[in-house]
Amino acid sequence: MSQSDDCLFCKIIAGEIPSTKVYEDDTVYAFKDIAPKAKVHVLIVPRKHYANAAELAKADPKTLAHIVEVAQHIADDAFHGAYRLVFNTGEDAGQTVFHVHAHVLTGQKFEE
Ligand code: IU
Repeated sequence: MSQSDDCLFCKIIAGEIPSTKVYEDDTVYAFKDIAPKAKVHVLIVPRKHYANAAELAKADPKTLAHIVEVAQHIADDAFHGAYRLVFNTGEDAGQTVFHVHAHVLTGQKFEE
């Protein structure tokens, strides 16, 4: 599935809902999280709709690897290459948007 009608992130990727773009290419779109949990908090999403990281890994492992590369570039620019990369997977883990997204948390030192 490339587009899910009720998916917030599909709408952001399509430009139907505004976002602050950080990076984009043919396979992924990256934008600032509206409720940042770090000095720099970026979400990287594949353009194609997959519900979570496990689905993406199974269907398109290259794009999953590409997301890690893009995270590295964002952190290289923001904070000498140091970052946290989080995929909340499942409601009980705090996933609220069911279009897979990587949280890139960087721009600061984390103590724990
Ligand atoms: P989660 O892992 O599914 O909980 O992450 C969803 C994120 O999407 C969360 O950090 C929200 O702040 C963020 N977000 C956003 O950036 N823009 C939006 O319009 C909405 C949520 I709704």
